[in-house]
Amino acid sequence: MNVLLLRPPATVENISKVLPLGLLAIGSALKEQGHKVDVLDLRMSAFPEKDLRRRLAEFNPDLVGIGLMTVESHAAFALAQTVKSILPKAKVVFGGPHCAHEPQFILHDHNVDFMVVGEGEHTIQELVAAIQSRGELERVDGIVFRRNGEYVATGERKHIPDLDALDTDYGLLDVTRYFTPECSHDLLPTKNRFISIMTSRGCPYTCIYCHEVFGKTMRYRSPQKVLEEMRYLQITYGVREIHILDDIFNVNMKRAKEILGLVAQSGMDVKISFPNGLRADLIDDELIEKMCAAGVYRLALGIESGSKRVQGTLSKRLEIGVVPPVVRKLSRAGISVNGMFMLGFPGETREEMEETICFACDLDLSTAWFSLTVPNPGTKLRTLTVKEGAESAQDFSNYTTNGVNSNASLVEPAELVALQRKAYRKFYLSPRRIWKIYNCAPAKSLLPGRFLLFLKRAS
Ligand code: B12
Ligand code: SF4
Repeated sequence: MNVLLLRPPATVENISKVLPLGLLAIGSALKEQGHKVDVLDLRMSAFPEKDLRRRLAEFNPDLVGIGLMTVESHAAFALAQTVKSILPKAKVVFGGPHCAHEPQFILHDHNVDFMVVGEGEHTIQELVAAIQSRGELERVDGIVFRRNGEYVATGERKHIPDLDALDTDYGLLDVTRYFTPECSHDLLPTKNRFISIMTSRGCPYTCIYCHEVFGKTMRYRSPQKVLEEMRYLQITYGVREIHILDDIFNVNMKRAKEILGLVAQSGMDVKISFPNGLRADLIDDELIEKMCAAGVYRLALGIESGSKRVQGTLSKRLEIGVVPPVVRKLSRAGISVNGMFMLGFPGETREEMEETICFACDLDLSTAWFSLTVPNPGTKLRTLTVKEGAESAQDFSNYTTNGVNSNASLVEPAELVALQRKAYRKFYLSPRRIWKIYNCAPAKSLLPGRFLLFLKRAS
């Protein structure tokens, strides 16, 4: 079968175009089964509509898979419509984080034939085989489809136990196109050739704003396999920097130390960062030592709120008292720290948001993100937000990363945005911070460009 895999075009100009690991995973699984696979990341395209039409005509896919986050759902539905208008017989399959829950948000659109729930490698292999052989779709676990106007949800898909059995075929995309600052998960640009990898799947915590694509049980790639992949990427693509995107790389400190130890011993000339965040309460002196020896130069910490009351409502189980000393130690060890905060939780007051801003500014961080709370489907936050009566929570079509998508906090949307801007101004417009950023930035000449991006966010 010919399978075309798509990422919707970027609708938000300042969002990073991180290498689409989900499409690579799905493409690799299908290629392994002998299918012809093509991956088209329309975020990288200057003329997405034209490029899509050309690729559809040239490749004539039997199935088009679209990977999406909730904020991309509007763009993804538009793609599905284009695909069906050109190739009405092609099956359109939606997958990715937005599809981990609640099929009514996907399958109401008749241009979408199937939704793959959560982890997709085995599901897509079986789904394609069933479509090809006209087999029974009900036997394919982990999908939802329409039949006679009803949604049919098949059995729950078991998570893949052995992640070492999954191979990523990086040749499905020209990965060298992603070695530019706008494709980095991180705010601080680097001149090194970098690539994102994941070394584990799952997260045992239950933060209300987060949803699990990969479940609550941790699954790990073996430290040796992780090292092998890093070596492969270094040799094949000249990669000098690895961005590890695990949900929490340090959830198992022993394993984290083992991987870092192996990297240090290998003598590989790589830098490492953790832009997706580590838990501050799972960092000890030995881990910091191993990080430094392995070339870790930057990491993010998911902190979210500086208010004890709000922290208590997040089910994050983070005692925020541990944060300041950890940030200080990391910073003293020469590791640059990005703090990730959120504003606008249900019931959150202006004073509590101010508390978060002050907490962030007092930390020895080099950078900080202040996101506005997004109640994505499948999260407890969404249930809460709907309960709190935020009407826009029913519709994702206008979801953006920089606006108020649905507000259940105790401040008006305009004030929420003003508080976010204030946070950026207060945090960054200090000589101490500017000096810190300058000091830790791996590519100082690229800083002015990033500064412009910051100004956009703060103004
Ligand atoms: C890298 C990343 C980013 C990057 C880039 C995203 C990208 N590549 O496009 C950046 C920094 C830009 C980012 C931003 C945001 N992100 Co983000 N991000 C991630 C992160 C850490 C890793 C993604 C990844 O590569 N995973 C590894 C691959 C292998 O997993 P995967 O993509 O999910 O793919 C699997 C399945 O989903 C499925 N699948 C995926 N695609 C397809 C396609 C088909 C056809 C099929 C059948 C199956 C399928 O099969 C794959 C293999 O099992 C995830 C966390 C996570 N654990 O995944 C969050 C995550 C995707 N982000 C999330 C969120 C909320 C955001 C933001 C909205 C945050 C904010 N408030 O600003 C923004 C939105 C930005 C935007 N408009 O693009 C949520 C998404 C929730 C949702 N319902 O959409 C996640 C899941 C984090 C979380 N746990 O809540 N993010
Ligand atoms: S925010 Fe991080 S720690 Fe919390 S549930 Fe999500 S992945 Fe786990």
